[in-house]
Amino acid sequence: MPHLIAVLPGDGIGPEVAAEARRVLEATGLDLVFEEAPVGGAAYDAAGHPLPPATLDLAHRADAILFGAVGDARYDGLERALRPEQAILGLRKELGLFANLRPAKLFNGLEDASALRPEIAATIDLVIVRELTGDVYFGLKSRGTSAEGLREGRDLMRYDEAEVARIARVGFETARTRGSRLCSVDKANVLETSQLWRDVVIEVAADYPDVALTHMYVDNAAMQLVRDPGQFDVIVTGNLFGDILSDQASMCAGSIGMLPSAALGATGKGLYEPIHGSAPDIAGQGKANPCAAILSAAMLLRHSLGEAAAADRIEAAVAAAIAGGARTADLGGNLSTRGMADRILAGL
Ligand code: GGG
Repeated sequence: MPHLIAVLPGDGIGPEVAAEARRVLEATGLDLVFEEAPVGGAAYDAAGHPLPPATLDLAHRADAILFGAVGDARYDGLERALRPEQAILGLRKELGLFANLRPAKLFNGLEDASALRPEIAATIDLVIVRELTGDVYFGLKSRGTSAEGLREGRDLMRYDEAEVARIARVGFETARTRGSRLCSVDKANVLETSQLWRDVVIEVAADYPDVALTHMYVDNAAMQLVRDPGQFDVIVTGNLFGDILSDQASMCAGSIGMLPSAALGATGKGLYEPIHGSAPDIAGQGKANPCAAILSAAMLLRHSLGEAAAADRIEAAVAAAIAGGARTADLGGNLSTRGMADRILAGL
């Protein structure tokens, strides 16, 4: 039986990078079938909703989802439920994809592209485990009026102990596959949710005596990421903190165009996407870096299809292309999206 891959290209540069990731998956020679559906702003334009029933149905039927990017300022005036970003939040919630793995490492040769000094940049090799279906992203939201008569916006930050425990376990398990060091990032000196987070992470740690657990406030973690990223092996953190820290980590690793991600749940199904957004300013120009999407496709093979050898081959081909000097504009070069993917395919 072939594996069904749902391809949801989305908006902006999403279709360009998703097409190259699909091309790389096709080149593996594995028994895969692809079905494509609109999502985000493209789906709103086509069907009046960022996550139409047919797209959600495909996501449910598929073995894995290859996602591009969503978002465009053109939709800013829409009510929140109809904005492109609601598609990715909806997919994560509907499919129970609560754990987001975001590996950040510096590929050999990208020292000069990093925002850090080369000798510091060279030390970055970490995974951020971001909780994905809770926090302010999914807490109660409202608008109102303050006691002083001023307009007020509210996003409830909330976690329950089960949500924290299950993402903590993913953090510990991920650490076990690497250097057995887990840093839990919170803001426990200020936030009630973070105090609960820290309590629960410490309780779960009892099952992982082999993993060295540390705790860090998020503001300190942001500083340490640029001061000494080599100190981190695996970071486990909440939805909002993980979103911000992984964008920061990407610039330490050379470009946001280099960081893939996997959104995983209790089953083998996962959603795989570059951490970057839709970058409308360069959409349709063939300038986008496809590496993050291609590395996401490698994660898809490893985590949803159990094809670790093929995933290794793709990652090695990306590393070889980069080491050989292949560069898109974000990395200081002039290769097109297609040209970069061609260099990677040549090494497969
Ligand atoms: N490929 C990533 C993407 O499309 N990001 C847009 C976005 O709205 N992300 C929200 C999030 O990651 O929580």
